Amino acid sequence: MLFCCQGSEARPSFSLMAVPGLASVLPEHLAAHLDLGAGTVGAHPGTERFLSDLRGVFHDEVAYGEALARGNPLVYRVVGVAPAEGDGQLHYGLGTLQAGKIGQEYFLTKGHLHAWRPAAEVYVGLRGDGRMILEEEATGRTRLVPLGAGDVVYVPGHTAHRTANVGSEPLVYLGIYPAAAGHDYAAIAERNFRCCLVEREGQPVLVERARLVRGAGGRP
Ligand code: S6P
Ligand code: ZN
Repeated sequence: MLFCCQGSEARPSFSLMAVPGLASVLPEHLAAHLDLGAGTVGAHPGTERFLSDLRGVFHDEVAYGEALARGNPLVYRVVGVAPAEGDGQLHYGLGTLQAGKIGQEYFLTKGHLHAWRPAAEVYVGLRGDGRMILEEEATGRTRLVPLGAGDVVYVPGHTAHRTANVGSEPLVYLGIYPAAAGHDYAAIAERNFRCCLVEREGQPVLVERARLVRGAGGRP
């Protein structure tokens, strides 16, 4: 077994990623602490998405422009952890999605398909009240499922997925996916999801995007 040395500490090198077992993962990646309040996973760096990063995501472009003129809030943060690469390995990410709405549409993530389409994913809701919008790529068939504290969602392969916060507190969740999954944002950026999650009489309701009038506060 090969090791690279830093000071007195012997640690497996990433050149050994194909080695099975414990040697395939750096010791500090075997365990990590989730801080649900701070949205952190140990000291792993995160990616932040501000409202200005979400142009084209929300249905109501007028409301989006007005919200942006008032400020550019943080909408969500994701800390992705990649302990190991290669067949059979897993990655995971902690997402923290703020509460809010643009027009009648709840704050949500960009959403994506996995670049390796067969890759499935498991989401575990840790805090807050959310929903996941799942859209089968080939047919556009859509399902809305709960993602709140204690909820588990299975996202099959070939299925676009995004999360929405329908509560008043940050929504915190963990997503676990194959190391080889990758992210394809381009397909979503081009056509968006078929349905929008909007508030109707205080409740989240899925409505076909084509049935909503642009710039009318998301009203049909
Ligand atoms: C990764 C997993 C999540 C998302 C996160 C942010 O496969 O599905 O960690 O990355 O919910 O969403 P998005 O669409 O901006 O990557
Ligand atoms: Zn994913």
